[in-house]
Amino acid sequence: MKKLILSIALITLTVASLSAQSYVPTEENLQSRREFAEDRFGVFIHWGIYSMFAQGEWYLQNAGLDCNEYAKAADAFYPHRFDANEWVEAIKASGARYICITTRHHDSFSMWDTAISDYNIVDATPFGRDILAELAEACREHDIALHLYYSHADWSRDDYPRGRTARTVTGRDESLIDWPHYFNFMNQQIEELLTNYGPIRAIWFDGWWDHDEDVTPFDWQLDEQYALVHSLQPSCLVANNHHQVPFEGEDIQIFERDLPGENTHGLSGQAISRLPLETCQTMNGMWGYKVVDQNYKSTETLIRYLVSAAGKGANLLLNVGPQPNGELPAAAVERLAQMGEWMNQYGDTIYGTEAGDIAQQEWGCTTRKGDRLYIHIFNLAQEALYLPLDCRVLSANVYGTGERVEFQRVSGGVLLETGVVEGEVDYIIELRTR
Ligand code: FHN
Repeated sequence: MKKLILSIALITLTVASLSAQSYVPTEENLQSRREFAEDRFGVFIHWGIYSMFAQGEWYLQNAGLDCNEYAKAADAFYPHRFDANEWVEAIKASGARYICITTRHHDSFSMWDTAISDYNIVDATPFGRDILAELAEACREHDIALHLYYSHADWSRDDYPRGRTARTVTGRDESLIDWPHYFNFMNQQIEELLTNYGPIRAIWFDGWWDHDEDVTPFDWQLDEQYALVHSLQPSCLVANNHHQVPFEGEDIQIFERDLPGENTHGLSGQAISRLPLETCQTMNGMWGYKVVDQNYKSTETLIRYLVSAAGKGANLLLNVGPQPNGELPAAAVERLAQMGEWMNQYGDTIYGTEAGDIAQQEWGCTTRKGDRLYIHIFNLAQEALYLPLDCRVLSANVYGTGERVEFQRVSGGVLLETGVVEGEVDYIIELRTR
């Protein structure tokens, strides 16, 4: 107990003194941003005891349950088919270069051996294994970067100040709401995550929006928390899925279910910053495992989404919701494998690229790497493609076969004699430019 009080006091002190300074990213952090941006493709994992209900990760709130009744699922959580190596191999085979896993989602259940709460995978389940430790080790072995999702919002703890979600969730004692206590709890958990699991390339916060309708703006004390993250691991990228333009202290900008600049889901459309960008997207309809949700996007759609993200200078963080038995759904593994086959052949036009010279068009998009401009054509009804370009085109070849593509320099750009393009996932033409 004495140790715990001392540790709380120490974190409070460290956090308070760090917050006074304004954020200047370290060289390690800038390097980490560059590596992140080069990777272009990561896999998101939403996994927790909610997978047992097979209704998605919002089940506790959507069904308006008693959180103590919901918590009983932990005592039956035994994902005997969980194999961190199998996960990482399947993910690596897709061409993805990093994994972001939910360490603690809004339901409050921690997926690692945390000393700060018993409501965790080691203490509260018969499984008793620290899946995060196993995953971190597998990631190290397979050279995959590890990112950790961490929820700010909490639907089970007494001390969390109630936000706009989980209003119908029962079983919490309102008299025990205590923000300083909850803030400390989070910071102690963050300290564990960034101390006990090796290098963590990013911490991915979510839930800020739970207080976005408060009459008096809610102070999440983010600057203090971000300073804590950066003091524990300076290279760790701070991300926050608040659906706003980035706040001070953040290292990347996130978009949800939409490419930067688009807003079909109502969560994006915010201005695009100069930070490295990432769009997260579901492979089917839900993040956490949902038994009725077999509406998986086709591999072609997923590849084109990845290419389009790269065309906007963004990474794709593609979600998979593991089953309660610990396996990744077969439909997801199949798509990952097919994406990997494509990335093996065409990955050079995606990894390490920046947004191309021409913004997204109906026919496709462009990516650039040095003097190479890649024209990604998804569909083209006409025989030729006019590209408005400031640079000079020296040569044009079909990527992969090397076949020459005839082109003419015309006013303001070039006219590529592509021929009609149909029935291709992505027909790529490589331009050498100056
Ligand atoms: O509420 C969460 C949701 O469950 C999921 O984790 C997504 C992933 O971006 N983020 C929140 C909604 O914005």
